[in-house]
Amino acid sequence: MVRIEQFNKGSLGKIGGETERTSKHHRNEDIDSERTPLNLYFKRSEGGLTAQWKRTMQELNATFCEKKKSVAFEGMIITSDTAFFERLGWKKGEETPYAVMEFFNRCYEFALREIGYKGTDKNILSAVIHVDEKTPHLQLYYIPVVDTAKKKVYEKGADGKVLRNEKCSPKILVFMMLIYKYSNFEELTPEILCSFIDKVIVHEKTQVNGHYRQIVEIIYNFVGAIVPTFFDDDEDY
Ligand SMILES: [Mn+2]
Repeated sequence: MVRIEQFNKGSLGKIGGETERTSKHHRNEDIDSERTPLNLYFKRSEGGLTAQWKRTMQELNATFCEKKKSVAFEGMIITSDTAFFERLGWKKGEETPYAVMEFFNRCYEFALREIGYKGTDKNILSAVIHVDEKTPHLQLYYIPVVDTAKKKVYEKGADGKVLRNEKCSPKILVFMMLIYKYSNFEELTPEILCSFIDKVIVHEKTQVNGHYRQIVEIIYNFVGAIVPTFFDDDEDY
């Protein structure tokens, strides 16, 4: 389920305060501020939506027709019904399960393909998964720049070859979200650890020179096994 809405420049402040939950009072009565810390960001504006809009306009070298009713930005909401998310393991007020994050990664990829500037997130002002309302949804705001990719005319590089859209794999997105989520944790909880570790392989015990040896392999998510630097038999560790 996808919904697109258009807004004029005057709505930037109000919409920004609501989607990034920076305003003190929300008009939307569905928002449960106790669950707000569970929201997950693909992209957070720098200094609010108004400041981000100005910066992005400059960066994209975009022009804007300054009329009161001109469309300055658009909003997109992608969601499903509550039962769908519950089937994926979502429980109100609990950490968002991996399957739900994967679903939203696909949604974000879809959004970038549809409205992203040349398939990138350069024109995205803010993109967040709201899990503090009734049903989880991806809510994103962007500047609808008309680019060459949208017109199905592909830009060519210096060598005459068609330039491809940058692709972002869903795995990388999940990883980025985890990093974002845990970038300022104070304590390493089993839950944080688990989200970074795929599996642990415990090998059989062997006896070397009278000492027992047991290899434990830790396979991390996203990067696989990390081979530790070789350590000497005689050294204490
Ligand atoms: Mn919302």
